[in-house]
Amino acid sequence: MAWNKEFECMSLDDLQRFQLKKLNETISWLYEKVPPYRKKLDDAGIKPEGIKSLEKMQELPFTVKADLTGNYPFGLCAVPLKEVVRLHASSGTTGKPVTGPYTADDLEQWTECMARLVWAAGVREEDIFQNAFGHGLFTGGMGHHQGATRIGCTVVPTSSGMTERQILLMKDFGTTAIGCTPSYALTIAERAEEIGMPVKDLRVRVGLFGAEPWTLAMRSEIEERMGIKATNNYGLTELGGPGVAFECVEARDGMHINEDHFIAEIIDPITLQPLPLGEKGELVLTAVQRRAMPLLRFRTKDITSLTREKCPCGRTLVKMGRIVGRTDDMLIINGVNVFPSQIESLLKDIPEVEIQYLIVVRKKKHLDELNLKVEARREVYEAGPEKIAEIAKKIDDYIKGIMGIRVLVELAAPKTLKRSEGKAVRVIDERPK
Ligand code: DLL
Repeated sequence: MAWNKEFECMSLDDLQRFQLKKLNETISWLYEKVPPYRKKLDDAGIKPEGIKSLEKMQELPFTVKADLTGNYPFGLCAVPLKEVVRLHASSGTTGKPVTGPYTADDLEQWTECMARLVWAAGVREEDIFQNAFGHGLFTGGMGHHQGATRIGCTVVPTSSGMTERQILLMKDFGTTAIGCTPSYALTIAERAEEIGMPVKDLRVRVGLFGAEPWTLAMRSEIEERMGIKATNNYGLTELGGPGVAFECVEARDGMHINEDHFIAEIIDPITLQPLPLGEKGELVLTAVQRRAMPLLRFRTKDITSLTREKCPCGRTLVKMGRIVGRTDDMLIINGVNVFPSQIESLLKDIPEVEIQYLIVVRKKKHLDELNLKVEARREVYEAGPEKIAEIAKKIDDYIKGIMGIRVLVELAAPKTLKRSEGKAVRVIDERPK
């Protein structure tokens, strides 16, 4: 059963009528309140009253990250700061941060979207939800906090880090649901095994994971080690944080998009033309109900596809697939396109290693060199250098056979790669830019 049946189970006709109305309100709002958008809309020949049908979406201008960083911090804000009740921001590891302002009404809508997400993962009033997403400027912690609080379950706001304490609280409080990044889930699972308190033996039954790419291989690893069902959820600071899309625990095969709040399109990142349902491309999102900083056709750089099929959970909301990569994290290795996620899924087929890895790309003379550091399981490492060399070769051959690239594999000693407490860093590209 959905949290908000009216919108989550709406017929397509009703939904599209609603989307068009909200979209046009947003266009008028931006035209009136945000000078850079007025210019964009004028340049595209769009009138303040908006468009006649959703098919005309393609005539609307795109928004890209540079529009946000170029107008940092408040240039795209559509309301005076006295109406802004919360400011989040992205970490800004690759330059200036991105601002995420909310009006009181935006916060309310975010809570609604997050309540849908937490509910869809199967969390109910009687659950104890340990929220190990980072609390702070990052939207993960506060977003899940608000949604879980709205559901009425018992929220334990541990934030991320202090892993041993997480595990002790999990045991003492009888945590039944956990939220964090998937890489941190693995860190917790591993530490819990080390201190003789495997998560499997505790009461946790469901995980709400997101904020970074993860493969199906990683999902089964987490599910096996924690003895839980793992759900995926997606969002981004630019569109208000998590709550854009979420998996239902019934199907766990794609994330329902909160379409009454976000219009989703898939485009070819080169031609910028829309792609049909089922085809992979760049996800483009338009926020139609936000007021502090709604964005039109934001190019997320995330690569996925959309499907609109009957879902066993009863929701009619379109689903987006797992993010297979970002247009900006695709590595080109001697002409071959490589997504880190492809390597991650292949590692699951090698029982001698953990899914703990680091990719380092270097330039050697004119050639690109992909170094893969991956952690050996203890018994393999202790078997000595011959065994280690044999497994490294096995991984290289396996990747070469499937992806067509040579990889320099280094088997690292157990527990030597840095463990993630938030978003894992999996790639270091040392090639000169
Ligand atoms: O990561 C918001 C979030 C918090 C989502 C908690 C889910 C759970 P940012 O820090 O702005 O916001 O990063 C957004 O992270 O464009 C994707 O590339 C990536 N990302 C987010 N969720 C997923 C996911 C939050 N489920 C960027 N799968 C996005 C893959 C994801 N990548």
